[in-house]
Formats: sequence, structure tokens, C-alpha cells
Amino acid sequence: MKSREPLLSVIVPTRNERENIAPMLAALRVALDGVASEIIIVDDSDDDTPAIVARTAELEADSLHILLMHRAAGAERAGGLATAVSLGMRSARARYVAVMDADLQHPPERLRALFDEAVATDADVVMATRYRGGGKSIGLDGISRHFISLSMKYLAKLVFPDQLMRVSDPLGGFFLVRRSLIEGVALRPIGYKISLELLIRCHWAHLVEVPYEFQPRAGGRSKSDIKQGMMVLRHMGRLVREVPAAARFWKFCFVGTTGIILNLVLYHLLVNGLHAQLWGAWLAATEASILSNFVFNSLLTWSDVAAQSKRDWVARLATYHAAVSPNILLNLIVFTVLAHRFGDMLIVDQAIGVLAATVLSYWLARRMVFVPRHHWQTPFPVPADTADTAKPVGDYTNPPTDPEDGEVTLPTEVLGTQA
Ligand SMILES: Nc1nc2c(ncn2[C@@H]2O[C@H](COP(=O)(O)OP(=O)(O)OP(=O)(O)O)[C@@H](O)[C@H]2O)c(=O)[nH]1
Ligand SMILES: [Mg+2]
Repeated sequence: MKSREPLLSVIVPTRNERENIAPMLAALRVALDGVASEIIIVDDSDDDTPAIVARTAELEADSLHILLMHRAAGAERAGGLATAVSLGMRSARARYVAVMDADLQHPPERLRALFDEAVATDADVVMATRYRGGGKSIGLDGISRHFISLSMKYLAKLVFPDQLMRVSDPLGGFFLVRRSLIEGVALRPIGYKISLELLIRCHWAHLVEVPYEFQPRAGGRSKSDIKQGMMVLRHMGRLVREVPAAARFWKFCFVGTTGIILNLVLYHLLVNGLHAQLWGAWLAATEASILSNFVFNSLLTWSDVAAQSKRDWVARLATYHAAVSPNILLNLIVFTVLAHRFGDMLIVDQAIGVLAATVLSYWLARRMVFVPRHHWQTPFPVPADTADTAKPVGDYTNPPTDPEDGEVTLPTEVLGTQA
């Protein structure tokens, strides 16, 4: 449908998809009947895919609004699929932006389900899922790809539990987002997992899942290889480094480990080196690790919710002491009991005490001290799975990340566009 203000922008990245692109566009025409939409094809092909798209755009001008962006071989194609999708998103004008493959592995009729679900539930993100409610991944080629795909999925959920715990297919390439979500966010994906980039960098609140059957490739050749698998790891690393809220728990564990080491080293030096009094050494080591944990958690784990002033910082330090007091108490009890029973293994007593105390720390620090401007809400429970219904899987606010400058530049050549 032709419209100056589309409601849905569909980004389709293409690279040598001459066999698939015409049937794909025909299926989209049927699926999107009645929806004011634009289809943005970001093409890096060396075959005649762009010519087929341009011809289809002309033939279907009354029913499909197609924007073709062809990137010339060389520097323009740097980053491949990742930059192609980012570019398409920057060019999108509609309220909702969807991304799907050109090879018919993502059934176009399910795109309609994604869109309808977004409108019906006012979702920020609608993820198509292969792993819930009748979804299937039959199109994944071979047992090794199944294994790699599942390993990467669970690794991503482990690294980013706050954002991905309840998302069943966080690395899938078929999804829809509210466009306002990506405005002002610099997308810097590496490789094929654009959904990971969005779910970690954007401040989404309401995510819905829609099951689909991932089909075998209709024709043409796969561009996915083992290198793409390795890129997921680099991509995750970049997100951990660049997004303060990403992998917060693991950043906390890292800081906690440095605190434990400091505590034990100091305790050992004071007791065995300086022959200090036991309780004095315990107190000094404990306070030193509390201070260092506070400073490093402020700088690393919660850098996005920094103190606003010196007074705020001092108040936080005081609250931090209050927040860790149950841990200190626990540490003290374990230390006392163990020191009483195995007096000659004091360093082990202290190590076990510190470890036991760490269990509570993350929760308390997050709830009491480093409280984000937006409060976290508890995700609501997932309703029972049913094959053809969308499933809300989470409803919470991601912590803010600072907007950075966009990375994507428009290509020099834009072909076959329609007004
Ligand atoms: N613009 C652009 N599109 C790409 C590039 N690489 C892949 N694509 C497209 O991205 C989509 C996904 O690529 P595929 O090769 O199908 O990757 P895959 O789905 O993981 O692999 P298969 O399951 O084997 O198909 C397809 O529509 C490709 O044409 C690229 O470098 N640039
Ligand atoms: Mg494919």
C-alpha cells in the first residue's frame, strides 16, 4: 500500500539472493495487504538481485513501497550484514521497524503476526521465536549448526541475564521494534546478531514473543559460516565493554573477586606479617575491601548511575556500609565459628566467611545503593504456551545508556526508490 507515512518499515538485507527475492516480495505483498508499509532492501549483491528488486518495485508500485539501497563493493560494504541492517534502520520512517531475511527462512506471513501483535499489545519489541509455543528451527542446517546456535543462545543468556533471561530466541534474525526505541542509540553490531545489539543497547520495556517455524533456505547459498559464529563472541565482548548495564552481575562478581583478594592479602599481612591482633586485622581487611568494592562498583558496575555530587557520593558510601552490614555480620559469624573450631586455619575460615557474605551483596547493592533513575520492575510470569498466540515474556525497564553518535553513513547510491 502506498503511503507517505508508513506504519511498518521492513528491512530486508540481501546478498546474492536472485533466486529468492522475487517470491519473497510477492509473499510480503500478500502478508502486508492493508498495512501502510515500506520495504527497505539493503543490498550488497554482486549478482542481479538489485535489478530484480528494481523491476519488482516498478511492477508492484501500486501495492508495494520498495526502497532499494545498493552498496557498492568495497568500503561501503564494510561490516556486511550488521551495517546493512543498521543502515536500513536509520533510513526507516515508520512507527515500527521489522527485520527479516530474504531467503524465505522467515515466513513473510508471520511478519504480519509480529506487526499485529505489536499493535495489539503496544509492545516495544516483538521477537519471532523458534523455541517457544510451537516454534521450530527445522531450517538450521545440520547438527553442528543446531549445537552452535543453542550454545550461543545460552551463552548470551548467561552473559546478559538481566536483559535476556526470559527471551527464548534472543539471537534470532526475525523481529520487530518500535522505531522510537532505536532513535539516538548508536548501533554497532558485529556479524549477524542484530537482535542482540538491540536488546542490550536499547531501553525496551515490553517484549512479546511470536512463535514461527524457521524454514530451510529456499534457494541460493548461505553466507553464514564459522567466522560468523566467532563474531558473536566479539559482539558480546563489545556490548559488555560499551554498555554499562550489560553483564552487570558479572562486573559485580569481578569487582567482588578483587575485594576478596585484597581482603585476604591484607588479613594475611596483618596477622602473619605484623602479628596484629586478630579482630583488628579482621576489621581493617573488611573495611579496606568494602571501600575498594564501593569505588570499583561505582566506576565499573554502575557507571551509568553515577553519584550526582560529592554529598551524594558520601551518602552512597554510608548507605553502602549499611547495605553490606548483613554480609559483614554473616562473615563475622562464619569467621567466629570456624576460628573457634579450626583455630589453626584462620585464612581458610576468613575465605569461607567472605564467600558466604558475597552471596547477598549484589542484591543489596543493586536494591539499596546503586539505584537507577528508572526503577526495575519484576517481570510478570509467562502464560502457558499455545502454538499460535504471542507470549508476553517480560515487562521491565532497562537501565539508561548514554546515547552516542551514530556510526552508520548513508551509501552513495540509492536505487529504485519511490516517493
Ligand atoms: N546486505 C547484506 N546482506 C547480507 C549479507 N550477508 C548475508 N546477508 C543477508 O542476510 C540474510 C541472512 O543471511 P544467510 O546467508 O541466509 O544467513 P543464515 O540465515 O544465518 O544462514 P542459512 O540458514 O544457511 O540461510 C539473507 O537475507 C542474506 O542475503 C551482507 O554481507 N550484506
Ligand atoms: Mg538464511
